[in-house]
Amino acid sequence: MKVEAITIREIQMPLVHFFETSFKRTFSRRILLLTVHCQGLEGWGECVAGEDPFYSSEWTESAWPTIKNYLAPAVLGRTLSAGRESVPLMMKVRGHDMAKAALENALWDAEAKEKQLPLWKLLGGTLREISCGVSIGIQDSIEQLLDNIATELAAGYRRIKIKVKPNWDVNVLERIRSRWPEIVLSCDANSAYTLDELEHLRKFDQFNLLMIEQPLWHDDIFYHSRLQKELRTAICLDESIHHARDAAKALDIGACRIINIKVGRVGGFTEAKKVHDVCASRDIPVWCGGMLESGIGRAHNIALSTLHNFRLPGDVSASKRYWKEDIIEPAVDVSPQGTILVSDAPGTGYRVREDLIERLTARKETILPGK
Ligand code: OSB
Ligand code: MG
Repeated sequence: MKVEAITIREIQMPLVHFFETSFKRTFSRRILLLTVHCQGLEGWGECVAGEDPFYSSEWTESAWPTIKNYLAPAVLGRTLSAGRESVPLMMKVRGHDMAKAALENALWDAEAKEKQLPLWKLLGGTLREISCGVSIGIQDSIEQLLDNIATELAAGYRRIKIKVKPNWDVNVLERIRSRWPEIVLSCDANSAYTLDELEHLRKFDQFNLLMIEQPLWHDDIFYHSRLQKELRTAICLDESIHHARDAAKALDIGACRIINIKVGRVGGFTEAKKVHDVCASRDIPVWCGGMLESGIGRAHNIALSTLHNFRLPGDVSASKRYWKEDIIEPAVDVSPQGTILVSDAPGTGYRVREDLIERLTARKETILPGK
C-alpha cells in the first residue's frame, strides 16, 4: 500500500457521564483521528492523548504538530507492505507514543482491509470473545458510586474497577465490599500516593482486590517493587510501562504481578504485541486498558484483546457507556455475560460513520508528500 495522503482531524464528543480520575474530571473529549489514504483504501486510527497533559505528557494539542511535522512526513509517499513497517520510520522521534500509535494503527487498519483479513487475525489474536470490565470514575457521593456499580453488574460486566485517591479509597472500598463481598474488584490510583503512605496502602489488602493499579509515581518502576514486597494485593502497572523493555524490567525486579496494555501508551500495535509476549513468556496476565476512546480506538482495543494472554477483563466496554452516538456502526455492544464477540469481517468489523465524523469535526487538515 502506497501512503498517498494523511488526514488529521479533531472531533469533539461530549461524554454521557463525566469521568473523574485522581487528576481530572472530564466532561467532553477532544479526540484526534487520523486517516491514511492508500490508493483507494482508507485506514483509520485514533490518538488516545487526553485534553490536558495530565495522564501523560502528550495531549491533543501536542499530537497534532508532531504528526503533521514529523510522523506523517516519515511515511508519506512510501509503499509499505505492512503497518509494522512504519515503526522504524518514526523511530527518530523520541516519545510521542500516542501520536505514533494513531498513525501505525491506521496503517494496520489499511493493511487488514487490503489483505481482506480481520484485524484481530492480522495481529495474531486467537480469542473469539473478549472479557469486559468497567472503570468507574470518582463520583460526587459514595451512594452514586454504589448505584453505578449495581447498574454495571446488572449489565453483566465481569470486573469492577474504581478510581481511588486519598479520602476516596478505603472508606469507599469498605462500602463496596460490605454490599458485594464476592465480586471481582480492583482499583486505580493514577499515581495518587507515595511510599510515605505505606501504612495507609496496607489497608487495601483487607479488600481482596484483584489488583491496585499504578499507586505510585507515573514514571516509577523501582519504588513499586519496594511497595509490592510489602503488599499482598497484586500491583498492576499502567502509566510507567512504555515498551517491552519496561515490562521486562518491572517483572525482573518484582514491581508488579499484572500489566495493563494501552496500545497508545506503548506507541502502537507492534510494541503492544511485544509487551504482551514478554508478559506471556513469564506467565504474567495482561488486560487491555481504555482511554475513553471513540469507536475507532475501541475497535482497535477489541482486536488487540484477542491475543491469548489477555486473560483478565479489560477496560473495554460498550459504546453507550460513553457516547450518545458512537462514530462506528454497529456501536460496540456487550453481551449479558460481559463479553464482546469478535467479528470475522475484514478490518475491524465496524464501519466508520464518516457523515457523523464530519459533523463532529472541529478542524481537519490533509497532508501530502513533500509538504
Ligand atoms: O488510568 O486507566 C486509566 C481514563 C483516562 C485516563 C486514564 C485511565 C482511564 C480509565 C478509563 O480508567 C477507562 C475507560 O476507557 O473506560
Ligand atoms: Mg490506569
